[in-house]
Amino acid sequence: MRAPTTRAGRGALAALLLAGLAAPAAAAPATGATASSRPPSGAVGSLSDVIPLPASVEPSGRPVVLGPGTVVRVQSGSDAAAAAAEELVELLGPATGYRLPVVPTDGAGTGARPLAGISLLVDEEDPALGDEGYVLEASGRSVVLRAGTREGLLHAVQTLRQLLPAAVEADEVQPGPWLVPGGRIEDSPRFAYRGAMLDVARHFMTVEEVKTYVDSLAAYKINHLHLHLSDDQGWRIEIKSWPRLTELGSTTEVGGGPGGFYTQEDYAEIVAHASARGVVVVPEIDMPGHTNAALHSYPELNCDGVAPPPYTGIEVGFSTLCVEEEVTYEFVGDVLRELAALTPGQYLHVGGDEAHVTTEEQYAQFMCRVLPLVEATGKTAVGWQEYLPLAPGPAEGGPLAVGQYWIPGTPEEGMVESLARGNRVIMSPADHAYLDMKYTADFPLGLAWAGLTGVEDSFAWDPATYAPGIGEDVVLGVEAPIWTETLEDLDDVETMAFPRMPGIAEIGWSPQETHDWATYRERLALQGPRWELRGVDYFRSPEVPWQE
Ligand code: NGO
Repeated sequence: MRAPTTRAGRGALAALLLAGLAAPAAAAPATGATASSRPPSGAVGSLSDVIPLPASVEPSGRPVVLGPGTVVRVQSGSDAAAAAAEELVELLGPATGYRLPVVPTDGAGTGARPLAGISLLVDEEDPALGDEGYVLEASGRSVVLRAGTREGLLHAVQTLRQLLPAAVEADEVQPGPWLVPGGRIEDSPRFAYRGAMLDVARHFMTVEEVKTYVDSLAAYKINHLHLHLSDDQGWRIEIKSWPRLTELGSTTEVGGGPGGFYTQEDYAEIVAHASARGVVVVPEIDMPGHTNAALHSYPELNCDGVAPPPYTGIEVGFSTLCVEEEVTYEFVGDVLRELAALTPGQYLHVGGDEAHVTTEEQYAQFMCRVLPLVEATGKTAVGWQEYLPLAPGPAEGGPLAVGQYWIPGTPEEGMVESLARGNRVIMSPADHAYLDMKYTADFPLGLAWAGLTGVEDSFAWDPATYAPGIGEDVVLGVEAPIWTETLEDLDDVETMAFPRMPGIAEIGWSPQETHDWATYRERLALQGPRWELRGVDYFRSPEVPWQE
């Protein structure tokens, strides 16, 4: 649902600024200002009103004013800077009404006397910037964004967006003024992997819905979208060598709705949209369990050669590919090969959870056949935690394997040992990070098997201390899965994701020592008006001090 656009800003000041005149006299409020002392939207915000909280923030000087004459300067010859500039111009366009001119720069104007405008500079030499870090400096008439990579610059653009008044999110022209608080942000992530999973198998989500979700994730510097593309209730990705997967296997979903699937072109469109925003798609084909849709499509994948009927309920753990039959591995090999060819990212997710009708020996036999098939595609395997004990790991001459921790409680010994062999883990403990869990007992959407997860619950944990035997050095990052047994469309998904998803993003990005619910909830409250203007559904949880 799209909420009515709110009018923000000060007409008189805006007129002055649009005429290219002086900067306003107000200095940026100091870091740590409380929500109640903050100026209304349209006025200048605080340099630390950003989620995820940047690693280092130094407010100073006056705000920088953006106007129709603001020039976007792009490091000449840099595709990375050009791509980030395109994103910036697109994000700022609708609300400001500006068509900011993009011009090349050799970066010479930066340093002590920066050129007026917004400069996007690539500095591959500065090791402090890393793969995703950036520096943002706002002073005088200039905003300088500097990073070593396209990803870093895209993150800088998202930070700049959050520093502008909430009205910048509107889809029609707002009066402004468009003020960026003065100072310097130096920022880089705590973990390389910050993910969100969307289950498009239990309820299908359209390409447009997925793209919209990606936009919301990128705003919080989430850099991986894990798509759960197959399950008992539906197969959602076209595989040309096994066409019945989608001809038959895609036409159902939980509750008996029509289902759906992505053609390979659709999938490529999602991948490209995500990539332009710094988000890598991680496709998952769940196996050997959670495969009723595939078993329904191809009788030969069943040990008894009989295809089961389609399934539209929400039980788990009852289906399995036939581990003993060679055709199973031809099938898996073909699927992984086609998927790898469509996926520029490093990871292929092979599921592996809840194989309850497969014996331990069969499960081990299956995974020991499947992991080399992943390796043959040149990709890195990711799977739910159950498979990790079976992955040899770099210390034993094997490839890196990544496990996704989800079962609350002490991890099994085999998993900890696997991590000691050089494998890595993504933390998604269901009692904090599963955003399909209900907020409260009477919440109309979601499940409750891992408990109720309020906004603070989803925020109050540390991936490096959550599970005994799993420390910071083996954690690749965090991911917030959203399973869609009870969620029929993107509006439902957004209601579960917001306001909890930004907290998972902050856990993945910001230094642990800054982690603080009392100040976080006030920053979170500032996101509400942004979601309203963008038409993003969210739950107005009483835990968050939303402003009227
Ligand atoms: C479990 C299960 C999924 C469910 C989900 C619901 C994993 C990895 N397997 O998580 O099939 O949809 O819980 O919360």
